[in-house]
Amino acid sequence: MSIVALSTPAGRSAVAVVRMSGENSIEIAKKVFSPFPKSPNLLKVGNLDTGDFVERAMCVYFEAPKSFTGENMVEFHCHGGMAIVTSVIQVLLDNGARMAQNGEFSKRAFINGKMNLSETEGVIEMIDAETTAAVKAGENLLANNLGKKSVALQDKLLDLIAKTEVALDYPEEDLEEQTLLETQKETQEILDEIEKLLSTVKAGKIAKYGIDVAIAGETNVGKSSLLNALLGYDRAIVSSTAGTTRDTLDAHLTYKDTKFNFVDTAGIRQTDNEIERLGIDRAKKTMKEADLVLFVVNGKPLAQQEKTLYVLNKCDEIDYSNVNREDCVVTSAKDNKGIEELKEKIYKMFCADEIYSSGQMLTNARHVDCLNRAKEKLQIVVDNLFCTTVDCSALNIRDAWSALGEITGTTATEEIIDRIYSKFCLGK
Ligand SMILES: Nc1nc2c(ncn2[C@@H]2O[C@H](COP(=O)(O)OP(=O)(O)OP(=O)(O)O)[C@@H](O)[C@H]2O)c(=O)[nH]1
Ligand SMILES: [Mg+2]
Repeated sequence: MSIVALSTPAGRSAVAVVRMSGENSIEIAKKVFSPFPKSPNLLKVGNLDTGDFVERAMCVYFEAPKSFTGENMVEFHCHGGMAIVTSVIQVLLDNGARMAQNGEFSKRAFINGKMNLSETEGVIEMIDAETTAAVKAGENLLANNLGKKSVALQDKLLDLIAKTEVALDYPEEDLEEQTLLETQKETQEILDEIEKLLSTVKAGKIAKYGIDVAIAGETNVGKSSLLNALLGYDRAIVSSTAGTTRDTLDAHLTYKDTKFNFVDTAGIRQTDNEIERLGIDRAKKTMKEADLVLFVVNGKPLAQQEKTLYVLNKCDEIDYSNVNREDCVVTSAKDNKGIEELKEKIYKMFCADEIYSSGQMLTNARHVDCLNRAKEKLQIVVDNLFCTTVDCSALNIRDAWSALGEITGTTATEEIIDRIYSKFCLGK
């Protein structure tokens, strides 16, 4: 049955696109739109008779299998606005289409073999992307780079399964130690490749959500001033009274292709004031959870610490010429000195490597889960190969193969497929 949905956001807009997919979608469209385009893939202006009014719109159709879903498809580009869109959709429903469910266009593309599961997820990642780094990661999924890798790993596992099955078919011939060693080595190699993929999770998280940066330090060192300087506008209250900032304060900045999520925090000091103490607790929690702590000081940096950059602030008043440490940046929040250098340093810490710039990293929790499950099963094989039965190992290898297949969807059950697509938005 043909499905129909609004593919652009609901509300007022210059143009709204209503999409229809299914075998009889061209027939339905011909009943309401004239003159109907003479050939596919051409956008034509015409009249769309909704019954309520005649909408001057544009129409394009695509013939199966050369369409997004692989089915016949029609798109109407009408004037934006909910009354228009509602009538357009209604007349299509009256002529035999039904409302699409969430993700149903993508699901049909998957079922018709136009895209595999991770490719369709790539489309969603691109739509949801807030930074160009996240767009690139989505494009990589859509280009099937992860799909190809997981299929290649599956192929290797199939070879392993074949080998172990020989042993199952001829149980009287004990699997030689040599063969077992080989199996162990090959399994370990596949494990290493999975590990390599999983090692990109952090970069993927940063591409998708940004770098969480806590701005911390003692009171009055210029944390809030630094936040304002980084953002380029006055976000936080600044004053010469120690203990100005109490609550945590979030602000975002897009630098190059990546989002920086700054959190300004209360200055850390001994205090009897309950509110301030609560603020300091929050500051400590923020530091703990952050990807990076900018620890602001007016004077000597402390000892080197994990995920910490020391910001030696107030350089307009303090001489830092004797400090020469990799984990220090000299700034004056007041005079806007060292601020660009600081941004660049943060960027380089997280985004400088090739994996990040190529966008080939894991950004989707489902893919991470599939890889982790495959990893677990293969680890069991490697750890127990010499003290377990061959069929037990074969079973674990099969499970790993199946977990990897869920990435592209070949081994995913209908239930899983339905669940994934139902999370997509309407019209997608
Ligand atoms: N000379 C100079 N003064 C600065 C600089 N940065 C901040 N200040 C001043 O230092 C004082 C404290 O600045 P804030 O930004 O409020 O410091 P804070 O660390 O957020 O302070 P709390 O919120 O109280 O912990 C203010 O008077 C600022 O104007 C700087 O680079 N140079
Ligand atoms: Mg402050």
